[in-house]
Amino acid sequence: MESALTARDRVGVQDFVLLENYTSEAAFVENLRRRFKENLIYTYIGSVLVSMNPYKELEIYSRQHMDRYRGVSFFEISPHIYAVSDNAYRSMRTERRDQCILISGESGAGKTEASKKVLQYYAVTCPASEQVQTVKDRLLQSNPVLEAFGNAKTLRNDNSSRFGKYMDVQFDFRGAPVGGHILNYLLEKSRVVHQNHGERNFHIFYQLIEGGEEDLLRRLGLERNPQLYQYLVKGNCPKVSSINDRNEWKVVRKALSIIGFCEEEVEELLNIIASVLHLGNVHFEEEDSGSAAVTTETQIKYLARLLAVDGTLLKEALTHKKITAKGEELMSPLNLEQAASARDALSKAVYGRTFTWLVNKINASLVYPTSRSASVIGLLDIYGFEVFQHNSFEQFCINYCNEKLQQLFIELTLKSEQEEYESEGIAWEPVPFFNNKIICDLVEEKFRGIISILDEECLRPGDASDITFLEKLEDTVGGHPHFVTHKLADGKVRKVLGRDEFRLLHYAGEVNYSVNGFLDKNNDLLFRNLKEVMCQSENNIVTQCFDRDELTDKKRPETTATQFKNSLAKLMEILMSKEPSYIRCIKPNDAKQPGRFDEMLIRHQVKYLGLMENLRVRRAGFAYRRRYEVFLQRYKPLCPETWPNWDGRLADGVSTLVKHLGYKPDEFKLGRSKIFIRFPKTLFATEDALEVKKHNSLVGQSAWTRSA
Ligand code: AD9
Ligand code: MG
Repeated sequence: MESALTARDRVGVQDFVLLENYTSEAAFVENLRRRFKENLIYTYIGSVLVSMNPYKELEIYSRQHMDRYRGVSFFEISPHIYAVSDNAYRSMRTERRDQCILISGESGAGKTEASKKVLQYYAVTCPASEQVQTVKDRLLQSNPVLEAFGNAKTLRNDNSSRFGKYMDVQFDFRGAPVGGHILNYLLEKSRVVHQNHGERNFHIFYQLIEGGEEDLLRRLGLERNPQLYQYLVKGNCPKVSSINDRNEWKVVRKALSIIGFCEEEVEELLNIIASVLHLGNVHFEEEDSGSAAVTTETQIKYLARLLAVDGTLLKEALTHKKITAKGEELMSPLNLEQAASARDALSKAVYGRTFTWLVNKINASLVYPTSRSASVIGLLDIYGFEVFQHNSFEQFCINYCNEKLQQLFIELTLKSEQEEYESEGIAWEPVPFFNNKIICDLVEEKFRGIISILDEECLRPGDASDITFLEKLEDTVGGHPHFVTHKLADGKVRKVLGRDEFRLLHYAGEVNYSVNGFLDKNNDLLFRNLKEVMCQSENNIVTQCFDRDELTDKKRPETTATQFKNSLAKLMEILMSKEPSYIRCIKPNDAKQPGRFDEMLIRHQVKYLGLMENLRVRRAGFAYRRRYEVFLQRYKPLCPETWPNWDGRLADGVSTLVKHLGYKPDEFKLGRSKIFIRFPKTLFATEDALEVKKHNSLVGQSAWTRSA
C-alpha cells in the first residue's frame, strides 16, 4: 500500500492551508497542477472551494457521490462541491440561518455548471413529496429555458451566460425545497442585433431554426437556414461543435411544458422570437428626400401577424419619429441610419422585455401555494470578469459587477474570520490586502463617479456625445489612480489607448473600454411611436411587456447603468444578510480543452480571485480550526485515554488528546468550541500518525489516501 506521504506528493494537499510554503504562488499553482492532473478538480482554502474546470465529464456527480457527502463533516472526505452544498444546507437547518453560495470566476471557468450541480444536489438529496417534486422539477427545468434565451456562444465560452442570475431556493421546516425565486440582471441585449466575429446570438434562435417542426417554421415564416437572417450572420458562426441545437430545442420545449407554459403561451413566445428575426431582415432604401422607406413588405406582413400589430402603423413607426411642435404632434421622417437604429432598438426592447417576462413567468410557477418557506439558500451565478480585444458598455457593467462581488468577498471573509477569533476568544493580527473599494467608488460615487458622469451626458441636451462623455471623464476622474486616458499631462498622447478609449485598472487587471455607444446603450431609448404600436399588440406577452402606462408616464426612465447599479446594491444587501459559502472557479486554458494546464492563465486568476490573500488571512492566526467533537472523533484512536469513547467534557478530551500527541503550547489554542492549530505541520504529523495507525491495524483503505 502507498504511504500517506507519497500520496500527498502525487496529488498535493486537499486544503491549501496545509501547504508548507503557503505564501508562495508557485507552490499554490503547483498544488493545483498536481490535483488537476489526477482529475481532482476541487481543493479547499479552509471553507472556500476552489474549482478547476476539467472540460470533460468526470464520474464524480453520481447519486452515490451525493450520498457520500450527506451529513458528513466538511474536512473528513475529499473536497467536493457537494460538501459545500451539504454544509450550507446543514447550517441552514441547524442554525436556522439563510445561506448563500457565491460562485465567481472568469467567463468559462465553470460557474453555471457549478450552480447546476448545487441545485441537482438539493433536488436529489432533500426530502420530497409529490408537490415538492413539482417544484424540484421546475427549479431544475428553469435552467435550460433561461440558458436558451440568455446564453450564447462567445469567444470565451460556448455557453456563456449573458445575464446575471441570483436564485433563492426556499425550504420548508422539514428541509424540503418548496419554492424558488429568480432575480435576473442586465441581459446583454446588444447581442440580439450584433455579434462579434466567432460569436453567436442567443441560443434560442438557432434552436428554433434547427429544431422547429416544419409546419411551425412555415407558420412563423422562417427558413431552416440561420445564414438567411441578418441578426444571425454577423459573427459568421452558425454552428458550434459542442452544441446540438436540434436536441436542445427538444429539451427546451419539454422544459417549458414542465414549468407550466400552455400551448398558447409557447406559441406567442415563439411568435416573438421569430418576429425578432424578421425585424432584422427589414431593409430600408433612401428616397429622394433623404428619408428612409421600408423595402421589405414580406417582413412587415409577417411582423404584423406575429406581433399582432397593425402593419401600416409599424411601417410608419419604423421610418418616422413623432415630435411635438407648437403643441401639435408631427411625424418627422428618419434617414437610413436612424431607421436602422430605430429597428434595432425595437428588436432589443422586444427581446429584452420578453426575457424579463420569461423570468417572471418562471417565478410565478415556483411560488409555493401556502408560502410556508422557513429559510432559503441563494445561489449567485453572475457573468465573470471579461476582457476582450474590444470592450464596450457591456464589459464595463460586467466588470463593475465583479468589483462589487470582490468587495463583498473582502468584507465577508475578513469580517467572519475576525468574528470567529473574537467569538472564540482568540487574539489575531489582521493581514494587509488590496481593498478594491476605491475602484467601486470610481464607478458608482454620486456626482463624481463614472456612472453619474455618463448619466449627466445622457440627460444633457445639445451636443452631448460619447466623446464629450470621455472628455468629462478626463476632467473629473482623470487624476484617479485607477483611471487612465490617452492624454498625458504634457499634452502628448498615450499610444496604447485610442482616442475613444479609457482604461480602468480593475482589481482583476487592466481593461480598455471604447466609449462608442455608451450614451445610446445607457439611454436605451425606444421611440414613442414604436412603443405605441407595441402597446396596441394583441399578442398577450407583448401586451404584458409594453404597458400603456409607459406612454403617459412623464418621468424619464432610469438609465441602464443606474438601474444596474441600484439592482446590484439591492443584491449586495440580500447577500450580506445571509451566511456565505464561496466557490471560486478557475479556467485551466483558453482552448476549452481537457488536460491543458496553462500556468500563466491560472496564475493570473489565482491573483485576481485574491486566493493568495484568502489563504494568508486563513493562515494569519491559525491554519486550522476544528470543532472539538470533530477533532476528537477523528483523532481519538491516537490516544489510549480518549479511545474508544471519551465521556467527559469535549474540551477536556481534546486537551488530553493533544497532550498525548505532544503538541507544544504555541502550536495550538483552545477556544470556546474549537481547537485552533497554528501550523499545518502539526496537523500533518497528526494525520500521518493516524494513517500509520490505520495502516498498522489494516482497517480498510486509509482515509487520507482516499480523501487527499
Ligand atoms: V460565463 O461567465 O457564463 O461565460 P461560466 O458560467 O463560468 O462562464 P460554464 O459553467 O458555462 O462557465 O462552463 C463552461 C464550460 O466548461 C461548460 O459548458 C462545460 O463544457 C465545461 N465545464 C465547466 N464545469 C465543468 C464540470 N464541473 N465538469 C465538466 C465542465 N465540464
Ligand atoms: Mg455562466
